[in-house]
Amino acid sequence: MATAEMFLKTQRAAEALGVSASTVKRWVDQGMIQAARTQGRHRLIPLSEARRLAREQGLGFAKLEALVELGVEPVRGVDDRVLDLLEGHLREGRVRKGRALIESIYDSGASAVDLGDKVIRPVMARLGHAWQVGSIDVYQEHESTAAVGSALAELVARQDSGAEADGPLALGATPAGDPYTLPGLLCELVLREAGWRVRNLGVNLPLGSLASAVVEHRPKLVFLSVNFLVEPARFAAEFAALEAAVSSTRAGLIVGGRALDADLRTRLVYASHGECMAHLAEFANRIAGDRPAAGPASNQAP
Ligand code: B12
Repeated sequence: MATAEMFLKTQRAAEALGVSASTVKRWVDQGMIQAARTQGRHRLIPLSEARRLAREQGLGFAKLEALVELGVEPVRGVDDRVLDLLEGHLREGRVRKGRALIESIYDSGASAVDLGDKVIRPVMARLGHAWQVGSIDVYQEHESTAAVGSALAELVARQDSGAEADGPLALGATPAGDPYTLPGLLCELVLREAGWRVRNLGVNLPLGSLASAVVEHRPKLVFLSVNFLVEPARFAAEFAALEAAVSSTRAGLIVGGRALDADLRTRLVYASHGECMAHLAEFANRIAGDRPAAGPASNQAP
């Protein structure tokens, strides 16, 4: 995967990993971490190395801001305290802190899958519940969603910065009438992290237009996140046409999202369905090694 590498200074890497700076220095000097050096010979830890080590050593992802604010020892993995902290930032309008916390969770080793399934999904569910029972106003829900969206966009942009056009292409959107932005951004982040080139065509896209994009650009994977539907019957019909277009290019099609309940799924032509970002990552991984998408011209479009 050709993305620009990010580097952490020793102290930042230490905080992220929940160990002391001297431990990080020792790991570098023993060759356990491949580090670069500044002109002044200070160690620079590649983010990918910090992540690898976090996984290998079972360090989980300590949360920089959580540690600072809670004054506690490093937390291992995502736990309720971190979710509480993020929820608090968001519902109280501490937008900058909320964004910084999301970025720091990711920087300190969480995968995009975990960020989506174990952090953003539950925190947004809490906020949705708070709105439902009237303990927050709708403006707080909107502000929170915007904050999370901009943090995700920032993480996506980072993955994008050095990407060459060498990974397989994935293309995706949410359907007409669906305003939900976070799931699509998460799909994009998950796929970019896995080395895909991604064109996220955004929210509220008619499926016919998505089908045209598929035929024109020949992605290897197509993702569709379905979170709100005005007319499920119409969606089912349009989905059949999309599926035909995707099949004609021999790309893999995966759908997910809260609006795809069991009843609607039985009314859709067959396509892979995933419940969460972990399923998307697994699907992408499986098809990454498969045959390439069909060559140019096709007259089998919908
Ligand atoms: C933010 C939000 C909104 C925002 C969205 C803005 C935006 N820019 O995105 C706005 C204000 C538009 C909105 C509107 C509404 N909302 Co709303 N909203 C939410 C909220 C708080 C968060 C949604 C979110 O982004 N979650 C984060 C994502 C990442 O999590 P997720 O959706 O669970 O996604 C996971 C999976 O579905 C899966 N997945 C998703 N896509 C894909 C794709 C693939 C390929 C795969 C494999 C997997 C996958 O992976 C994700 C990560 O694990 C939820 C609460 C909640 N529980 O989530 C309510 C919620 C969904 N909304 C709700 C409601 C009722 C509404 C409205 C009807 C309110 C109204 N009366 O107007 C409208 C309807 C939409 C419309 N047309 O206006 C209810 C739905 C209840 C129900 N049973 O259907 C919820 C659950 C709140 C609640 N507790 O009552 N909403």
